[in-house]
Amino acid sequence: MTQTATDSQQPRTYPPPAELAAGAVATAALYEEAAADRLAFWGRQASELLTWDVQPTQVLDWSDAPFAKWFADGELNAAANCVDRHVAAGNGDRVALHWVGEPGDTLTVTYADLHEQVQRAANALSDLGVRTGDRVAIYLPMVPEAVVAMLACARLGAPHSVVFSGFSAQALRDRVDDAQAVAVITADGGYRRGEPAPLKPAVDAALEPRDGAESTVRAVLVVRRTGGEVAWTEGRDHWWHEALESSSPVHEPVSVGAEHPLFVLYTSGSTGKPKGILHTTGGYLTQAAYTHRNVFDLHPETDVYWCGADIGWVTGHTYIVYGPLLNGTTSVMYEGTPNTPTQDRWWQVVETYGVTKLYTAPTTIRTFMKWGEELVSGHDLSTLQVLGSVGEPINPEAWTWYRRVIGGDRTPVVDTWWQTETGGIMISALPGVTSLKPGSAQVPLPGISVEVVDDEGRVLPAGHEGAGYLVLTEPWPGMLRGIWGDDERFRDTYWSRFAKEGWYFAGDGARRDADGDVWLLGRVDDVMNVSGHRISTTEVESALVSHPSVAEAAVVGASDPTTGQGIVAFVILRESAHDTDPAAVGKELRDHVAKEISPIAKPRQVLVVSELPKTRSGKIMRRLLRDVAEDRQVGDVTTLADSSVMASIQAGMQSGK
Ligand code: 6R9
Repeated sequence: MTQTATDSQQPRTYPPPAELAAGAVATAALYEEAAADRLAFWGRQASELLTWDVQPTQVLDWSDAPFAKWFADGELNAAANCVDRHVAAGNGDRVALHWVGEPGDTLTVTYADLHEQVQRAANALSDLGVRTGDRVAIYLPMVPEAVVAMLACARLGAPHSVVFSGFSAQALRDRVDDAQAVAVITADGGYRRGEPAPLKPAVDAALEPRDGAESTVRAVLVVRRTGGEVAWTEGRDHWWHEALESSSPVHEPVSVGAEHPLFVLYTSGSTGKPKGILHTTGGYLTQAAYTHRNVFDLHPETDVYWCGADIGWVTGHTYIVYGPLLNGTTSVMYEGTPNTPTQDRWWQVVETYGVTKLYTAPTTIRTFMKWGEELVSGHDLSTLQVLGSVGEPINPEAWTWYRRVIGGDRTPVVDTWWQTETGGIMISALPGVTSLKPGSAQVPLPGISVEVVDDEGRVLPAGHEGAGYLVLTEPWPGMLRGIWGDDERFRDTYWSRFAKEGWYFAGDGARRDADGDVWLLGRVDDVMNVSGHRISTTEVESALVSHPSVAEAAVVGASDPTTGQGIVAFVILRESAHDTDPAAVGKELRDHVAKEISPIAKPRQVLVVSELPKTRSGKIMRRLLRDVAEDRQVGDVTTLADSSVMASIQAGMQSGK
């Protein structure tokens, strides 16, 4: 019996399975140790989990807050920590990646294979002129070369900037320009939903001169994946396989200071321009290794771990690449979508490789729920021991389904809250310690300090229910070190809301229950969360108004049973487009957004309206549009310049159903 409470007041909780608790990596002592001396605790994690060329003597330097320095006098190399030391310890034959391509091709990559590939790739990049400190953009599908490319950059101390391969040429261009990248690593294409999808043309378009200015990119390395035809720019473009073949398999890793930039990863902010989130080496790696090991109760000799994210998101960085490899894990990496070639593809993979730990997003779980349990029941998933969730709040229904159907009514489900900015998991249960409460992310990890506070920055009293803003009250090793090239925006976005207290403002609403467990309530700014991806309303609005038929647009995230939020767009057409069929306009605009940003940003619904609800100062009141999109009674309209606007929008919404 795992049930501890069933009365209607008290949600059911799930204590750790006895066997898992008995052999767990993390015990309750970890909380005590961190509470007794937080900095000493992090110092121990850094020295035990990483191999340093120069051991750090300092833990945290917060004298220039909010610009943190962690382990500042230490020196190390990220790739050597992820690969070389495992080979040196005699584990070269251990599988690092069981890679599964969408068409069904597979590849087994051992740590020794990875070692050779990363050294060759580092030499190839170096031959192309990439130097320590230079930025390299990576625009690749989910192929093993993506991991090799990231590690090769890290080996040189050249920060990578991975751009999700589903993003458009325009989005790639913006990111390459902002980071001033000197090289791009891409592929001819990748497989998505059963079809080869070309990638190289987007790179070619992104590197065209813009407004008379040449791109900063001097070299493009192209992985051959689909074998499709590609245009070639002599002198700039190089095949990855040729460059690696002709490079030496021996490369000395560049030892860098702990605060040397490891990567820049762009994420949506509440204005249209994406923010380049900067992570550095020692602190980020410490948090990646620590959280991966403890949250997934990772036993590297026996576990087969699978994170279903894409390397284009932070989850892929920390929990496909750095965390697992630092811990010497055997991972599964899958190229395609869960429904290709069949809807039970994931369960085939779990069965084939005996996956023990699985990490995915609520939106994926809800999709599996929609497809039905029958797809799962034909597979032996008895190897699974811990399931993880990330990206958005997981509703209790999806949580219990995940545990029951995928986890065979045995496995803990850990709901992990964190952000691109935090670098690694911040709030999560520990599977061998915590009694789980479906729907709540629960407690900060040992070493992490979280509070829920009101508008005035008052901490909600312990033992009482209450809701407010989530803040992080102490610095942590994996914290972002800034926004690339924009210190002011860094201070404004995260550190100004509770400047007096010196707290980090996460931008999420949260509730604390009487037990002190944290429940996340979603973003408090204008950032939507669609299938776990952050998309700003402004970004989609500017894509919409870039279409010749659109005069004005307002976009909201409406709650959606599958994707968490779905994008609903309200558009005012230009006169010239007034006679066009609304259904055709809707389709055209949806496709336009997909092309401009990414298919992920495609509105679920486009509604043509004649006015938008605005305040007298001209601010669009998205709150009211959200009411309409979510089919609720419309809230307070008193601050509207024209209060009749909402009635006409609602009428349009009704007739559009
Ligand atoms: C890792 C990642 C961050 C935002 C974050 C929050 C939401 C992530 C969550 C969650 C509730 C969870 N979020 N995990 N909300 N419960 N377990 O997703 O990073 O793409 O930067 O998004 O995602 O709103 O602020 P990122």
